[in-house]
Amino acid sequence: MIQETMDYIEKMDPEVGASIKEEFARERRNIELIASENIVSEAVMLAMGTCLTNKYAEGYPGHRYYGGCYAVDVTEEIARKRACELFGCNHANVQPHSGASANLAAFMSVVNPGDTVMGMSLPAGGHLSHGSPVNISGKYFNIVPYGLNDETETIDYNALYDLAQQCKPKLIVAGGSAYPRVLDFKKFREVADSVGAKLMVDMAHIAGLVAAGEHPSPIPYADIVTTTTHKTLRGPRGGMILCNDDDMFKKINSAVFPGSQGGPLEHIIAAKAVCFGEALKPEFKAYQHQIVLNAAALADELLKQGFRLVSGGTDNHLMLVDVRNFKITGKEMEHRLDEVYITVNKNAIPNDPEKPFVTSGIRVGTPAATTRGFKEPEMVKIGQMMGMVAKDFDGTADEVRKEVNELCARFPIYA
Ligand code: DSN
Repeated sequence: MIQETMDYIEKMDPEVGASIKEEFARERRNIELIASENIVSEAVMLAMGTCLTNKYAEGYPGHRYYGGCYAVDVTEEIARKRACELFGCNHANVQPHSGASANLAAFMSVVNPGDTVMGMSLPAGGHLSHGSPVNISGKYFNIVPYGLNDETETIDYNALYDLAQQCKPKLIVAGGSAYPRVLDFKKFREVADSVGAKLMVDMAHIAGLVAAGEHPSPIPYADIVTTTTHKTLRGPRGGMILCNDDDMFKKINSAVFPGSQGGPLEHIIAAKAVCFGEALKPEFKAYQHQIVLNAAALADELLKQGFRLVSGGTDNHLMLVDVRNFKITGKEMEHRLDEVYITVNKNAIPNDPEKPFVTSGIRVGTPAATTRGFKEPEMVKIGQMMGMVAKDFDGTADEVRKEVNELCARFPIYA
């Protein structure tokens, strides 16, 4: 079905069709280790390419500003109900186009421009939309960033408490894009309560783990929870906001539409619904468990190969690998791995002396590789190959490329 769809696009538009097929070939050939990416099911992918893209549906199910919404109302209601069932919460807004859109709407629901907000800094593993000066969140709010303990390279909850006492934030944001350890939402709640702040959790990276019980849920502690739907959750590229409180839900709904978005992408919402349906199945729990086992196996092997891991290891789906022991930069390591068909992203490590476009580290995650069917033995092999290209790229690249080809052939995607 996917092949036929691409063939059809190529027939109608050879240029675009060829570029899509090139990406398809890349995804089949490469081992994907970007921690925020995944490989969706055919049903999720096909739901995005449906007639729902034709429909304007500003508003919410039952309260739309356009006629003819009875069918998309059903789709969106299924997505909302399944999201609530999956995460054990009362309300879900499934319209945010992305995680950054969800975060902006979440900010708009709980703080006003100029209010003080504490978020994890980008260099410590936070996200742009948690208050980076180059993002709207950093421009419109008074951001007081928190970092990591220099020794443990983990969140120091006592320091977080002290900082909150000093700056008295209206909002504390928990969550990040490169944090390999468990987030203690109870402690975040205690700090927030100590200064009367709201707590927002961005669980984008760990949403799949949370749904499957592989990471504690933020729902009992947070006033507002945001996520993307395409990372560990393995759905379409998009965002979502969850909460329990009825008044908060009203604020979130108006912050999304009309506050910051127009028409919802109902074809993407359909794919979100399909993804949530998949995530409610028992196989999804097993998949998430394997993601964590695979990350632990890869982390162990990387340590054996001589890499340093930020915080010493991982509790979740990702690890931050300091590559300086091999006298190379994160940029160089990303390039070397690209050359042997393993995809990662360079990533700053805490207190990184290199510029953000160079870095001393790479971020590595197992969600996509686990979808492919890899288990611990394959992860050990991948760790060994990463060691080989770090130590002697010229001498090992051909051998590693061959090994990657064999692995990907044994575990094909969309076969
Ligand atoms: N850009 C995403 C990531 O790679 O983690 C976060 O939104």
